[in-house]
Amino acid sequence: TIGDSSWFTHARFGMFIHWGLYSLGARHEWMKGREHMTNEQYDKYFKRFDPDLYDPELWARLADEAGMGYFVVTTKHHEGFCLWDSALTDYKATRTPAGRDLLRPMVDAFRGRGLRTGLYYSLLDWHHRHYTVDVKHPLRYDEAFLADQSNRDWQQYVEYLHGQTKELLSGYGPVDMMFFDFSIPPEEGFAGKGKDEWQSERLIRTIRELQPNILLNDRLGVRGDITTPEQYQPREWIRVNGQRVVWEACHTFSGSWGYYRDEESWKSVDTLLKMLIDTVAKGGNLLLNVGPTGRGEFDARAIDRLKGIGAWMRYHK
Ligand code: FUL
Repeated sequence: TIGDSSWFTHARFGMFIHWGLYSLGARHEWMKGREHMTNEQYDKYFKRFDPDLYDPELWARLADEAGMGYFVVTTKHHEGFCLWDSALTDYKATRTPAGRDLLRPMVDAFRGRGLRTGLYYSLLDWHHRHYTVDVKHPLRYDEAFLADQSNRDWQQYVEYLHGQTKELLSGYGPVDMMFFDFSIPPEEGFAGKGKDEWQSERLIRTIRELQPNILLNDRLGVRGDITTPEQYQPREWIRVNGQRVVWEACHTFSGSWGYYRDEESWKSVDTLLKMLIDTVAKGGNLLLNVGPTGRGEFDARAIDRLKGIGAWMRYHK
């Protein structure tokens, strides 16, 4: 570990926030990929993104009262849409009916309550002009898209990814953790994308220069400071090369990360508390996800779980 992780291991419990255009579709953050949608088909969400009920102060209060010590928000998920006012693209909240940077007030609200800031950034990008096909891409079966590969310049995408990381790490005050997502090992299919493709080592040098105390997750094709198992409970303290590592279990309330209106598989407060206790007992953190709606609200079921956890945390934190 390069970054000092003591704040992180003491915090133990954080809020993951998956919020983007897919929130309007209300059926999973991968919907563009799963339904093999083109940019044109997906554009209706961009044109209508208008979170009129967005109240970051309320989000921060709900996290704080649930006993959480940090949050991690999707500044850009695989769909490529940016919540902040990036100078490097027009595919951002500022150009939707929302008309403003949605990240800044969120960071201010959570920080204002003393929570640490984590930024999630998707390495995959299903919108960028120069992002090339891979086994996860929505248009991997689309003849026209595949025929257009030679007009895509990968290095331009890499510069975009590095440039946006710099924006996030120089424009929003101290960022405590960065969560990149994710590398595609070549054995999982054609056109793997790993540390060489993302130019991860160069990226990490830049990151450490801009934010020397930052913690990095493990999905850049290199180990990173934090190991991030997803949607399962490890049987014991996670080890890498025989050594116990800093780790964080990432979980959803109901299965999807993005808002999914009709999903019925919500975990109970009791189950979630057992997961938190189990995680902490094994030396890990729990990063519990909320998928706000396209209008900017937490689902009533999420509020119910957060309040239930908070009622327990009040006496046991
Ligand atoms: C995964 C992503 O593909 C999911 O959509 C989600 O963001 C999860 C935390 O990481 O790799």
